[in-house]
Amino acid sequence: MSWRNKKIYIAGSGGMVGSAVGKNLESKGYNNLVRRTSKELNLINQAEVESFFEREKPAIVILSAAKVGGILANNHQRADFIYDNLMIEANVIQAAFKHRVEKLIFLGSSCIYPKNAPQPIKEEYLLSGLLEYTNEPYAVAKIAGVKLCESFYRQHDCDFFSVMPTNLYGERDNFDLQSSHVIPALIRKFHEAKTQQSEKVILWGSGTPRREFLYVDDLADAVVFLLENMTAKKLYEQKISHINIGAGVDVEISELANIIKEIVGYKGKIDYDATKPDGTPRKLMDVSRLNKLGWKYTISLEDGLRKTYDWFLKESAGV
Ligand code: GFB
Repeated sequence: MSWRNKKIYIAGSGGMVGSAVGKNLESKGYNNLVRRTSKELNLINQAEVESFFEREKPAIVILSAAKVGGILANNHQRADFIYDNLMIEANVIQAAFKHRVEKLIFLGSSCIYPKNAPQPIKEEYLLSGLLEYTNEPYAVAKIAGVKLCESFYRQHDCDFFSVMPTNLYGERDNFDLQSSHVIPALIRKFHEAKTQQSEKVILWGSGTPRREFLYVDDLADAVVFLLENMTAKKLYEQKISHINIGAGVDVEISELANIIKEIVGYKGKIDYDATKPDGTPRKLMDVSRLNKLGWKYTISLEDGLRKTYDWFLKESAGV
């Protein structure tokens, strides 16, 4: 059977990342994808996951299902972020082992590196320092996922490994102001301020943290590239457990705000609410490993933001 006919289960296929991965696989000729909504398959429930794998027997798993959110959601729903993510990872990775999945890719996140890691952040810096408090529960769960993959490789020789995406954004993002990440929040805030002719928009924190962003279609392309070009053995032989996926450039939140303001066409002022957290001061990843393998991002921040704003406009118009 050719690689492209193998049955691939995309866990989290309804989310922003999973749907972009599915679209990218289909564009490259993969024709045997298995998708389940969270209503059809509750990944937190071990018995459901077990019987799904027993029935479907996928050859490949892309584990992009997760409970995710922005800085405030992570900080407030601490129990949900650690519990849901631990359960999803443990259930899926164990079932993948039991049902002899040939390859599994787990998606981590750049926020699982130490809060004050040297910049740019190399793969080797994982577990070298304390975590950022606002997302510590999420980070601990994601680190457990990375270590589950590594441990199944070391004990059972499974081709399971992790990728570490930077902050992602794009179509299908969550635009809810309480639980979203900064980009969808800012798009919505500026858009609503423009339509309601408000004098100012209030952003969180100080505006000084720096973040690296990657458009979700680029992330999906990198995941498929690594599916085709990376193995657990090649990775763990370099004494690392995962590979960074990012653009390798970052921007200050205040600069990001000005770019979004310009794209949306809002003319008012920007204020900052210092009672809201800043989070990690900076998290720029070193993506030289991925670049050396032959993959580089293609969608600039400006282009990605325009695409995302277009999508948001269509969605809010109900098109
Ligand atoms: O994207 P974000 O929520 O998450 O926030 P993190 C990034 C920065 O933007 C923070 C500031 O310094 C926020 O204070 N910011 C300014 C805003 N205005 C806003 C706003 O209206 N909404 C939001 N959400 N932020 C998350 C982690 O950290 O990143 C997660 O908590 C996850 O675990 C994710 O890994 C990628 O980059 O700070």
